[in-house]
Amino acid sequence: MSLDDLDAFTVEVPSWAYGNSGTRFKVFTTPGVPRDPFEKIADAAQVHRHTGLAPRVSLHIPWDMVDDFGRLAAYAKEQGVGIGAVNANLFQDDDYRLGSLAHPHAGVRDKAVEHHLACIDVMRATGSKDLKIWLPDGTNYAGQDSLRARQDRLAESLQRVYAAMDDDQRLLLEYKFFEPYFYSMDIPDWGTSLLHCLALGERAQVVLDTGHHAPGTNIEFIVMQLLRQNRLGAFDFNSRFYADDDLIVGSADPFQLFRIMTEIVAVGAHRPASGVNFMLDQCHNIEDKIPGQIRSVLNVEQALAKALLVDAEALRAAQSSGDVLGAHAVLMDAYETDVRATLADRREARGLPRDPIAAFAASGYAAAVASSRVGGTQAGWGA
Ligand code: PSV
Ligand code: MN
Ligand code: MN
Repeated sequence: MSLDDLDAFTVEVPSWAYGNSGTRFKVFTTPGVPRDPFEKIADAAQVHRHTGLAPRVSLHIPWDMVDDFGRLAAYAKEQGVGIGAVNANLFQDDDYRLGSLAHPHAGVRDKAVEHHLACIDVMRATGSKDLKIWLPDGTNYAGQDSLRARQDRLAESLQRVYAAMDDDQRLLLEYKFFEPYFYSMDIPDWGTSLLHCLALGERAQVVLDTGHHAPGTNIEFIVMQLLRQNRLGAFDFNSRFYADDDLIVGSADPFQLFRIMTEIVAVGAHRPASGVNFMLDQCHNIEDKIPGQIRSVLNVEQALAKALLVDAEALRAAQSSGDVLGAHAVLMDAYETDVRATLADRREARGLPRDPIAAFAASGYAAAVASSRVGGTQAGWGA
């Protein structure tokens, strides 16, 4: 396939990547960190300005709560970006100790459903088309609650949210195998997410967060399977060494990212028409945040470029003749191609900097915001 497909490829960046974040041990602060959602969007716009790759920013409600979301969307437009997915937050309210959409009490489930209705209003005001739900519900001890009843309650709550959505809006349902609960999660895996999506309807699709799997999971298999069912709605890209580390995508295992991208390219799902939203879900705890995001979107582009270089015909021929090593070599030839100069040439031809990280450093933006912004806030994690 041709590298020209890269021209239309985009990656969505998360507003929370620009705020201070950390672990349960320490949140290191960064000079010039955004103090409100407008400043997060201004920072996110820097990533797009220098890469041409990141024209949308995901919001997280209520972290990104403002009085006038129409004004926030207009500001984003002025900055050259748009509002992407709206993320619901079901994990920072005392009422949710035993869960939210799957909680044993109807009153708490009502509250969680209403939060989603508020998120849908944010979508209408900003033009966002994706409601992203990561369900942090689960249990810590065997017998704590009925696993089956929790699924039934969840299905009913999700149905209420889905029914309130407009025809051009999607419900994106994420899974995670552990945390914040450790005995059971109510959406622990892609199968459970898919079953709920199938029950809801065509506009319900699965979000695959690369950090949300057990070590050794073959993630590209899941990508392939969800694509086969037309239910891969989005990625939350990041890297992990141990658990849900939220490190820079393509840093821990660039080969895995390439393998994922080859499954994407094999069915043309990298093209905008496929509807797969390639998002980042990352935090930058010790490194500079804007350069960290620039590096991230470039890593995704690089993995896609290598996947586009796979000689599909040679691969098919080797596979059908049972040439095990030959087929593997076709993939490795693409993976081992150094595409950095080619991608820099392509950027230059589009009026973008050859080296976006160097261009951002030379722009003086980081120093300017460090002196003009005083008293920045945390992203929400660890808050
Ligand atoms: C939870 O681990 C998670 O990855 C969810 O995907 C959200 O998208 C993100 O963090 C922020 O809430
Ligand atoms: Mn995620
Ligand atoms: Mn996560």
